[in-house]
Amino acid sequence: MFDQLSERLQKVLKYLRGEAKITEKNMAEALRMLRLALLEADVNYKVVRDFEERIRARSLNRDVLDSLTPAQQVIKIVRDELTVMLGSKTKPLNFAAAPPSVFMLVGLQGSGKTTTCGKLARYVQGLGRNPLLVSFDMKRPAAQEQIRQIAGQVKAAFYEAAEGRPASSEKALREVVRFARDRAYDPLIVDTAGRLHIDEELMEELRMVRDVLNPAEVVYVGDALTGQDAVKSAKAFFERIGLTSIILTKLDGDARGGAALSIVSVTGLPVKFMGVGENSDKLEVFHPDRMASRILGMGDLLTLIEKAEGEADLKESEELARRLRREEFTLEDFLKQLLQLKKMGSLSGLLGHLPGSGPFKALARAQVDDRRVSHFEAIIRSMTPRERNDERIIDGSRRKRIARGSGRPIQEVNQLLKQFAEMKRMIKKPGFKKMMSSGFFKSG
Ligand SMILES: Nc1nc2c(ncn2[C@@H]2O[C@H](COP(=O)(O)OP(=O)(O)OP(=O)(O)O)[C@@H](O)[C@H]2O)c(=O)[nH]1
Ligand SMILES: [Mg+2]
Repeated sequence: MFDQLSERLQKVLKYLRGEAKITEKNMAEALRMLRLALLEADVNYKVVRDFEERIRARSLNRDVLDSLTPAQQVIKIVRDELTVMLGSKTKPLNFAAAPPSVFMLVGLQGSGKTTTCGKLARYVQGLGRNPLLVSFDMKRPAAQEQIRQIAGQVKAAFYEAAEGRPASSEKALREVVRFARDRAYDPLIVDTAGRLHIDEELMEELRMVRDVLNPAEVVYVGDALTGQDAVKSAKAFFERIGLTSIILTKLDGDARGGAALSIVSVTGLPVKFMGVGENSDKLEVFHPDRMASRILGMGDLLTLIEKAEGEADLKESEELARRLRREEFTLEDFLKQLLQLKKMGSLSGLLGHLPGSGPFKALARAQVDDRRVSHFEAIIRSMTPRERNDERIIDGSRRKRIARGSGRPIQEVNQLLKQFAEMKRMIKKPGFKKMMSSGFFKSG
């Protein structure tokens, strides 16, 4: 997903990390790279222009320029603004106060409405709800059969639109709602017909359905592969029938990202889910912040950095960064790092999210799993302060004592010391030092 965009944006971050100071000149270069990357990904040019302006204004600010880690600050600003572009906060589905909540899905032909109905049914089943599917696509003979099959796949109830009369007559619509209410189905998920182009007849029909059903969600289903066309038609649907949210589909394909990065700013509507495959389980909640980090290749690293950046932690990590730079890294520091990682959640999960640069990967390989961390902790805690500060004094008999004290086999004590030595060696490597001086590893 967004591979090319992601690659290019990561180049911008890399460029910034290489700069010790932020100046108008290197900022202009970074912004130029950002602009080109976004335009190439087919992001709406006005959206790009606003994005660039906000980043420029926030970056060339005294607080940033005078900070200890200006490049790091700018990277955070880029990440923040990208999150804003994607909609800031995760927005859950709206449900009506009085059931059934109606979710009505609209969009152009082939955008993935019917498929998404099935995915949504499955999603709300996961919330403990009992959805009912109905299709008001009466024009295409196969449409009813398609949604029946999809309902069958996810074992959701399907409302058979009566034959011989238009299912979208007002009376028929009210009947469906009554049916759902009487049998306690909630939500009622409504599939509608698509058209190749927006035409007045379709809009008329959809407006009528919307007026009668008063949906909790009118969802525009947009094919991300169509880029700005998806954005344009979202706008048209929004202006003519009103929408509450967006689901983007086919983000598993080679969508360049333009639709996802433009549609929120252009329509002012939240993207709530994304389709990432044809099967009913291929629907993901859309998290603007995680998406931004993902596009920037940061995994959840920045979130972790923020978590770690409580005031107290910050001082400590700055101190640690200094010690790392001076190569005074001790077992005591190692223990502190381990504890901090533990505090931030699963270590195995964390290491999987670190960006793919060499030293991080080596770090990921150097450690194994959370249980192992607890064992390491026990071992280090069984050492005397002197031992922790200078591991070279830990001879055979000390190792035996430490093993006994921690209840771990002596081989594990040896292993820990070996890994620690490896880590120190790694820290001395140029790549790692460069990263340290950019402030990137500050508290991660
Ligand atoms: N790869 C991928 N394919 C998808 C996704 N969502 C839908 N599709 C495929 O897109 C095609 C069209 O999907 P439909 O659900 O029939 O689209 P529709 O909007 O209901 O189409 P009409 O009813 O003709 O307007 C199907 O082949 C789906 O399998 C997705 O997230 N990823
Ligand atoms: Mg359909």
